Amino acid sequence: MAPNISEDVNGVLFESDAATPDLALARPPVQKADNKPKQLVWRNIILFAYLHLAALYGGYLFLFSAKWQTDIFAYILYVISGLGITAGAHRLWAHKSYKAKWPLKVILIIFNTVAFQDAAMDWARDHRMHHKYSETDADPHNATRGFFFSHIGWLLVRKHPDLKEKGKGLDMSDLLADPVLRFQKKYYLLLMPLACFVMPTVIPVYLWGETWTNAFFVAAMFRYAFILNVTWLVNSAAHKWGDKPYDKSIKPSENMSVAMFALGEGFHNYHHTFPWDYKTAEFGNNKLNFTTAFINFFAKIGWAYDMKTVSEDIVKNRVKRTGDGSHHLWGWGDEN
Ligand code: ST9
Ligand code: ZN
Ligand code: ZN
Repeated sequence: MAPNISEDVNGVLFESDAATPDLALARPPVQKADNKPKQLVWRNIILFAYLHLAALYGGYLFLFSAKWQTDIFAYILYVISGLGITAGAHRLWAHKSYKAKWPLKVILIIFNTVAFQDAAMDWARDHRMHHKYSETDADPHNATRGFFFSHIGWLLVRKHPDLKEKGKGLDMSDLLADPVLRFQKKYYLLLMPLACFVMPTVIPVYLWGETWTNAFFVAAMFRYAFILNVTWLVNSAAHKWGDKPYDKSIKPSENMSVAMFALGEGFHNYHHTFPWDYKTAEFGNNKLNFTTAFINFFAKIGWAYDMKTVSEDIVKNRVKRTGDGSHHLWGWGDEN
């Protein structure tokens, strides 16, 4: 049966979906952003305003008051919670781009809970919608609605009815069947405050005599707001600025600055073109891609396996067919 092109051409989430690569080129016409009044969620507006003020104060304490151990601890929390998003929620759970044995899943779910970006199951659900209905009203952070909306605005308003309607058709069976994800979601309201706020505050106070104020504002609030903004930059900046070597018809772009802070996420033109590649970039850990190095390390000890990637030939053909000419391939004088 012919696939429903208007709904499914952007639905290439996994390797198995990629059997018909040309389909991905037949995009539906760009939808005009829905500008009708949005239903504000004041609880979120107030909490995010407080978080960002607290994070500014935390940034000041990070520079001028906290012990060096607290600063290093905040940095470590940034990296581990970042990996809980990149290697966990994103590459493992949302995209199934590799498989993980249970000890690695447990590590990733702990890291993911420190990140507090909601239960990984819900994160993956939104992210699947983001790829499947990219830049339409059914995309939770639809970048055609502007930088602010795709950065933080989408978390301050009710979701678009199209998203809720089309979301009913999303296949979530693999996520619902995962006991690690189910456990996290069931106890989220208990585990998340402990992992994201209590543990980061208590450890500096008890282990190296930090003040409560420094510990809370630096290791919890500043670190949390910082990593949230880095994550959101993938949705805003990397959907706006950068080259499009793989597909010039989409907004996602290769943004090095974002990739540097986002542990290797930010090569977003590649990622939206080949979403099932576990590297989320053409190149591996030698190119600003700490998450790929992390997964490769676990592959060496057998805890990560079945990593999916894209052959050089497929990338090359795609670059020639739909790229914007910025790929280094164009400099080689290779006419094939
Ligand atoms: C946060 C998440 O910040 C950030 C995610 C960013 C993603 C980035 C991706 C980029 C690529 C990866 C790069 C990583 C880089 C990392 C770098 C690290 C160094 N499908 O949501 P509700 C239905 S979280 C299907 O309440 P409202 C469903 O029936 C920050 N159906 O909608 C649902 O009911 P249920 C902390 C869906 O009421 C119902 O609708 N968290 C879907 O409109 C209601 O859902 C917060 O601040 C779907 N996708 O509220 C909380 N979605 O769930 C923020 C919904 O029972 N969120 N349905 O099945 C909220 O408060 C609310 O969601 C809302 C919307 C107010 C935004
Ligand atoms: Zn994106
Ligand atoms: Zn993705």
